[in-house]
Amino acid sequence: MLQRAEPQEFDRVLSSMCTVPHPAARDAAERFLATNPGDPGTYETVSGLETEAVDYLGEVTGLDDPSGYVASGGTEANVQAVRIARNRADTDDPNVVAPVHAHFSFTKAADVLDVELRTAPAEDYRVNLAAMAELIDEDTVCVVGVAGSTEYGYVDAIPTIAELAHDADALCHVDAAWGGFYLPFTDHDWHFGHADVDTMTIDPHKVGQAAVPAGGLLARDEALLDELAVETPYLESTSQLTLTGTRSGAGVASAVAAMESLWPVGYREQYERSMENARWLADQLRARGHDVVDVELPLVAADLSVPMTDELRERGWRVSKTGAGEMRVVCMPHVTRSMLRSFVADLDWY
Ligand code: 0PR
Repeated sequence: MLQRAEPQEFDRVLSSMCTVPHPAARDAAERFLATNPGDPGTYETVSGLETEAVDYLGEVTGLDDPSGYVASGGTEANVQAVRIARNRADTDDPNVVAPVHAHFSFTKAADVLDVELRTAPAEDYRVNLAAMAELIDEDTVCVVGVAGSTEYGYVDAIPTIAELAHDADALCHVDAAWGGFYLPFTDHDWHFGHADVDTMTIDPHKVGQAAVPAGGLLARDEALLDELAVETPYLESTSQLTLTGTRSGAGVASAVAAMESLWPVGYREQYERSMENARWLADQLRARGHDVVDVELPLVAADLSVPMTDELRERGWRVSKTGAGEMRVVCMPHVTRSMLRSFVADLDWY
């Protein structure tokens, strides 16, 4: 008999960008397990739910009349965004300019799409805009900004990045895969309503509290998605724009259920709780003499030594480290204050 994976296994998980799904999302996922939104002619109900999911994602990201779909995750959404930009552009030697802290899915995108990836350095955890501008040329098809970076939870200057992109006749893609369900409750300029963003990744299966797999790809203009369409001769629908063929209706239905239950009040409360937890943890670590990166979104990075992190692992804690070796705690919805209290108590044990 298989054991339930959670909540037990989430009890000490401070490293993951996945979380316990909302009960309504879990229930919806179970009900739609055997459906395939990749075949909308046959699975009409889940296909209708996908339209609802995209409408919700549009509300979250300030986009009227949104186009998009529920992807397998942030990786697929980022690959597809680069694919849109490449297919739309008129160059034989396309490049994408992204911050050095962009998620490694852009490396995959560059590889499978045969596009050059140029990475701009960061300054204080955000992309250096002057350096980014220097990398852009007439073959640049897409300029990427990250709204909630994987390692530090920082937000790049999206409006300026959008300007840089459009000055070069390139698309601006924002990766809000993790940050997208926290950012609506902050003062950051990050979405379609704040800047001339063309495409965005925002994942219900992360902070959105949907079941895995539920990523989100949004486009300001439906014509952009046409760049992805391939003909599907024997299906009732005539074309398909997703990267995967058969895909999970569970992800789609659970995304709708989670957003229906939580947008906006529940997500706001979660943001506030997670942010307070992150600030509390940062204060506790500082009080113990550690250097802590200023908290921008609910993610804490601090200079605890890596051997220390291994010892924590032996005590059951799951913490990860940044590329620079700092301990990294992601304050996801399942990360409660009492969990953090026992984590800090275990730190004091050393
Ligand atoms: N964009 C950003 C900003 C991300 O942080 C991630 C994932 C992605 C895109 C890719 O999303 P998918 O993994 O859904 O394709 N960031 C996490 C990471 O790499 C993913 C993760 C999730 C890792 C759960 C561990 C884990 O337990 O750290």
